[in-house]
Amino acid sequence: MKKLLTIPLFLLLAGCDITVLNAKSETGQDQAFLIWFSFGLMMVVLLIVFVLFARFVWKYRETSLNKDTLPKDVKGNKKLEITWTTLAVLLLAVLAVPTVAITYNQSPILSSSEETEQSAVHVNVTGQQYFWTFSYENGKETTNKLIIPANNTIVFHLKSKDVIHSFWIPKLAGKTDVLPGKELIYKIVNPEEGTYEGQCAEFCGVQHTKMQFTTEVVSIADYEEWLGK
Ligand SMILES: [Cu+2]
Repeated sequence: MKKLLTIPLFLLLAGCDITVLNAKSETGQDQAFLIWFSFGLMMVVLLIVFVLFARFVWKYRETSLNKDTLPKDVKGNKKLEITWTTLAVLLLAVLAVPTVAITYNQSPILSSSEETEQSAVHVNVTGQQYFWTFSYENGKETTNKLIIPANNTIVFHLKSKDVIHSFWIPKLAGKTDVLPGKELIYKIVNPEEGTYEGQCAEFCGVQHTKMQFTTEVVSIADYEEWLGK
């Protein structure tokens, strides 16, 4: 009975908006693509395995005709061994192509050029128990409220004043650790205008849940006006 109760729960959850899969930036959309792509490949493998499993269970079931005969004892099958080893290598290769390409593209260090570096908007992010400070190119500072322009590359310089935190705006991009004593760089490309919730994603102390912030993505004109440029 309890198991039956989970069915309406799943139906309810079907209406959920899974934020990371409904990304509002190029960075987040590429990351969501990788999730769907690996999920798709996994489903293909799963389908083949289940079909073969069902077929063999049926084909080699005990019947009145074969119930006294023992199956032949075979030792390895070169053809099959080569086939499934090759298939696994091929699948991993197919998975590796977009994974490496997107990871390389999203790495601010590997893919940065002077040109994008200069046209990008840089924001210093400091995490500390239990709030976030954002400081912008002209020295302006905000607490727990991040303001960035839409359709731009935003480069974040992440630092922590105490313990390890994790910078996360689920609708815009995946998490990145924020470490004390070492600056990490992260970039979000072409966010869409809107308001998005952010959260520290690393348990960093008793008031960790309070480490939330709001991100406002505004037009470049509004951003410059706000910044006082
Ligand atoms: Cu934290």
